[in-house]
Amino acid sequence: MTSNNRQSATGQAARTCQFKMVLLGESAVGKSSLVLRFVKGQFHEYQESTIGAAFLTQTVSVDDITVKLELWDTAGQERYHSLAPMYYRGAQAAIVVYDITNADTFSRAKVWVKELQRQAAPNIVIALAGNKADLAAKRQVEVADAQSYAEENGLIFMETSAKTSMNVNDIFMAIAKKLPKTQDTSNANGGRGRSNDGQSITVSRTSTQRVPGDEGGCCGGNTSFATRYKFDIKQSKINENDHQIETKKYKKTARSHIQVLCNGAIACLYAIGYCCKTNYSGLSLPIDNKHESSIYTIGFLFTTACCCGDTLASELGTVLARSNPRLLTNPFRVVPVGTNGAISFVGCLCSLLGGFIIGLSYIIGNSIFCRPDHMINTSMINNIQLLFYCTVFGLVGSSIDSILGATLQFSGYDREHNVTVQKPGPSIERISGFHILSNNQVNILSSLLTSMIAIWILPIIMV
Ligand SMILES: Nc1nc2c(ncn2[C@@H]2O[C@H](COP(=O)(O)OP(=O)(O)OP(=O)(O)O)[C@@H](O)[C@H]2O)c(=O)[nH]1
Ligand SMILES: [Mg+2]
Repeated sequence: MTSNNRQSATGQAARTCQFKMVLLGESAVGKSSLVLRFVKGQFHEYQESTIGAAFLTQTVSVDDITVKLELWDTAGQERYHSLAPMYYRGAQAAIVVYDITNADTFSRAKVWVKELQRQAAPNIVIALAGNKADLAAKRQVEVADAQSYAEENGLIFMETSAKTSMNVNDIFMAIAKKLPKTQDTSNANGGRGRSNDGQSITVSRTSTQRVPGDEGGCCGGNTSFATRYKFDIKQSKINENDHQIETKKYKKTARSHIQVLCNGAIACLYAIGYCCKTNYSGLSLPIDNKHESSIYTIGFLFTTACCCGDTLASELGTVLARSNPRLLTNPFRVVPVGTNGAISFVGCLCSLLGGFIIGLSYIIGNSIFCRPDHMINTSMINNIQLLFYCTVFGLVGSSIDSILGATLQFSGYDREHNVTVQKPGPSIERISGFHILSNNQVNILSSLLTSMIAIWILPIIMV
């Protein structure tokens, strides 16, 4: 804790104390939802599963003292448990959360409490939150059991609901009140771990996802792109080896050779056709449907534009977009990240960028490598037109992929694990689509359809 004095408007010295608080508990019990409700007053039906940890701050007043809470919302998934000590080390308070509709999460909460009692600061204030109290009809953990366990272990206890706000502010306030607000509590970690003393957190009501182990320097505004992307790659690598949950919540950034083959298969066919038809010589613009080689060029170029647009949308778009995407086949429906066929405004811009990059690369490559006698008919207008159509087809291709994904690919939400899945199952809530095509099949089909549309339409509209 840090504590300092500042002059209030009335000239009296108002004290500010700063505490580190950590939230622990099984995945999907509602840790992030509780923090989000407390800090921003919001609740998301499809709350993304936390990766690593998220950081937020919130300031409350307790008896004329401004209490600044640094909230470390940890990831509950099993694979992240080894990271937890980094977050509870030096914490002066902890909320251990369980889901009242799931008895296993209560057992896991008890294990967290035991670990905190053994390894965290000796005077840490611990609260036990029985979340999802609005689902009392499905209750598996009795209030009396949790209450008596909390009393035995000296814990603050409340049942909460991030959905209805029930007891959310109260549990944070109860902890804030119990925290010792004197200077000499500043070494609350008992010399065991790293304290956040002296760090000045200036940003309130913001959240920042952090790379595990990178908790230092917590001043910060919005989630940095680099950090989120790094997380994305980490999560992707984990997913590669995760055979239990086939999750596409964070799409695989590291692509398998099959995925690469499926993305490039149609473009390769056009490239081979082109080489055969031109006897491996070059042929440049303008596109002319009387020349077979021109047709192959269009096919190759626009298939590549489609793949690049779709890839950028799914890789950059999901990381950069701030809000949940919407289904292309039903734009009024907000769906979780990773749903097949879900699009966002940022994702569309990324698709356009993907097409633009391909068009530009083609023009630059042409001007460098193509023999001048083959460029004889190529004008600046042709190049600009081509660049424009490539850009547009980056979006067209990506949209075709999304329509196929939203209809012929299954997307579901596994509430228990808080992830988006691609296969139907007993506890899976269907979001969209039917389990007909795989992701790779959709990629092949969308690039083929895009190239066919381009081959059909471009010779007509290009002058
Ligand atoms: N009905 C109901 N649903 C809730 C409540 N709190 C959270 N949820 C839902 O439970 C799911 C999981 O919530 P999260 O906040 O992501 O859970 P978490 O503990 O942060 O999960 P991890 O980040 O994976 O550790 C989301 O779909 C939420 O909408 C609640 O109080 N009531
Ligand atoms: Mg979370």
